[in-house]
Amino acid sequence: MLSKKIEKLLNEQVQLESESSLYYLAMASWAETKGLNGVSGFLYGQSDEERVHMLKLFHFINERGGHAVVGGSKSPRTQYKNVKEVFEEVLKHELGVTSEINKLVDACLKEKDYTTHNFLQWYVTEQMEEEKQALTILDKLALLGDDKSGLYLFDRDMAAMAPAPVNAPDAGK
Ligand code: OFO
Repeated sequence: MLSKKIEKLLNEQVQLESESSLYYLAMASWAETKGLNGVSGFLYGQSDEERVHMLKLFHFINERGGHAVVGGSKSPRTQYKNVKEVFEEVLKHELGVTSEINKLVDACLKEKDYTTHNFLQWYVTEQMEEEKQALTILDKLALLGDDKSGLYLFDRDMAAMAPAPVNAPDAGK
């Protein structure tokens, strides 16, 4: 059974995952309008994944006797200077999410809620992988510099890195 405090914190995380999904969706749209189909496919996939992260929390909260809720979100940014700026924002965003997950993990320990603490380990690992991925992409972009033909190859590589589409009916369980 969740304490009111942990339920509230988990619902704040629901909100953050929901905002992450919209944030990636807006970036994907920007990339698509620039003809960067590999980058946009990757970002659309990330957006789907963030929605799955939100749903995992939803099911957990409700199964543990709480009530999962999601509020309205502020509109994400729609314009970027270039791809590098997109992925700098991705890294900054993911570092912020990691810090919120860490606070949540800490609160669970203080409340002696070891079940939620255990559940959150999946998010700890996921954040580590997402940070690593954003850093790898930024390294590739740094190698490219202003090379336009390199950007074409980068975009093609990004298509290969796109997460598998999320369309299973029980996605997020
Ligand atoms: Fe939800 O994984 Fe990052 O934000």
